[in-house]
Amino acid sequence: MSTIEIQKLPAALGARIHGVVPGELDEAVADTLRNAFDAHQVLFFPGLAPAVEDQVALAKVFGEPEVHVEGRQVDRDNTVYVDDEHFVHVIDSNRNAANFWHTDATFKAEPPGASMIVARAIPDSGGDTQWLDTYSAFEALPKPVQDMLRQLRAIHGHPGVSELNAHPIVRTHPRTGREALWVNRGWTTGVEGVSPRQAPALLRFLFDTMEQPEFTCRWSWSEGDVAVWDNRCTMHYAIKDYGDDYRSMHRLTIRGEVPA
Ligand SMILES: O=C(O)CCC(=O)C(=O)O
Ligand SMILES: [Fe+2]
Repeated sequence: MSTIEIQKLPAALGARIHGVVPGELDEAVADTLRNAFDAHQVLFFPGLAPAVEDQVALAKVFGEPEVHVEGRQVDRDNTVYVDDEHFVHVIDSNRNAANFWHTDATFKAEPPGASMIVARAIPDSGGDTQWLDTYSAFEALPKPVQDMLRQLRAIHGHPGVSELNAHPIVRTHPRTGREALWVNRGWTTGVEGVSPRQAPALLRFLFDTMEQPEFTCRWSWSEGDVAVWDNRCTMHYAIKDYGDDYRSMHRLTIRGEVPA
């Protein structure tokens, strides 16, 4: 039986997990990990380097994997990484730069509940990722503003680029019952019932409230590190500070529900 060690990061969110053996996950370990996920929002597994099928097995601890729209399964060296169900796909610096604050695919009617990446190639320096605790961002607002926001829904998506869907600005986490401020600069483009003249100022106020270093944690990658994050109560930002160096992450998306 594995002994799991949970080490909180010295930051607003995030914890390091030691003691997980890929391919040896039992129900007790899974329960420990789910509780740690609820408490810390982002879990890091340093140097775990799971085989592709073990990445899928680890993801299943946190929910049901889904096939991501832009799935690609070939790395720079044309190595193919395919699990049987095509859940894992490659995002690399030749094609992606998620260097803006966002939560994954919030334009969908049922946005991903969680996402997981394994660092397969990292630049010589830089290429860290930051995550942000959107519970704390909500709690930082004055009570009357919180009450106002509970009555509003935001529009997510860019016309012509993605679907458009409206979601509550204050989202209640289905497991923890905690409220999170659930808009993000990457995808949130309007507010229902608020004119296009007024909505940008309201959203800017929310983004400015959220995007504070005090609410973040930052991970410097080593090859084989795994991170899994809860899209219901976090945002993230992949820092693009490594020039033309190559960086590759093997990513997997876990199904979510209609935000409420
Ligand atoms: O590459 C990273 O560090 C994260 C990229 C990202 O935004 C994602 O995988 O959703
Ligand atoms: Fe992302």
